[in-house]
Amino acid sequence: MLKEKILKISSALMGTAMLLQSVPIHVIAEDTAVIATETIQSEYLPGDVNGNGDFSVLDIIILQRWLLGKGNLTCWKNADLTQDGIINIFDLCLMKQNLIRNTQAKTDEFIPYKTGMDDVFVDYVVIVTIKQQYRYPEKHWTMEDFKGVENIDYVQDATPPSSNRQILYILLKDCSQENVLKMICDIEALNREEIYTVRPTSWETYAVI
Ligand SMILES: [Ca+2]
Ligand SMILES: [Ca+2]
Repeated sequence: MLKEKILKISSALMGTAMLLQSVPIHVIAEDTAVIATETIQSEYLPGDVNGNGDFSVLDIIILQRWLLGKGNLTCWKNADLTQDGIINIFDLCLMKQNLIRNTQAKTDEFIPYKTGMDDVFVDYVVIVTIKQQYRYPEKHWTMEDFKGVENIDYVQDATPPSSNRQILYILLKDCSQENVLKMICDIEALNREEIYTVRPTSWETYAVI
């Protein structure tokens, strides 16, 4: 049974239409930007507009066609990535960005650290890098995320603006090489799926070992 769902009343139409005129896409029907048809509402999965449980390039094609006034959206809620109750070109742009990010992110797997006292490293900090697929939406990491790991002084997000991955500095209360190696083992033992690497930093170059 088709049930029409009005996402925004027509008072919002004018503003949206004006917004749409400023973006470089050929033709976008004004009414399709604000009205969607709801048939099935599956679990919320951003980008999965055809509701098959997977976000892929097919969903982007479907949304693109729909914005041009062709076809239907099975799960309009999954299309509203900006979560403003309107489905338009901005959602499509976000979907494209997310797809590219997901494609790159699929290569990220946990890399264990080969511990050794021969390495010369800074003995007051442990560097944790997060897999690309967990960078968005950015999470605020705290000591709570490392529950059970002893000797943490504090957790600091040190991600440079250009980085693909979130980078955390974990500072030790009681500093020594042994304690750094112990902390690396303890963090690895947490088996957190978001973690890409746990490493110390070189004493000479300050680069992550
Ligand atoms: Ca899909
Ligand atoms: Ca939206």
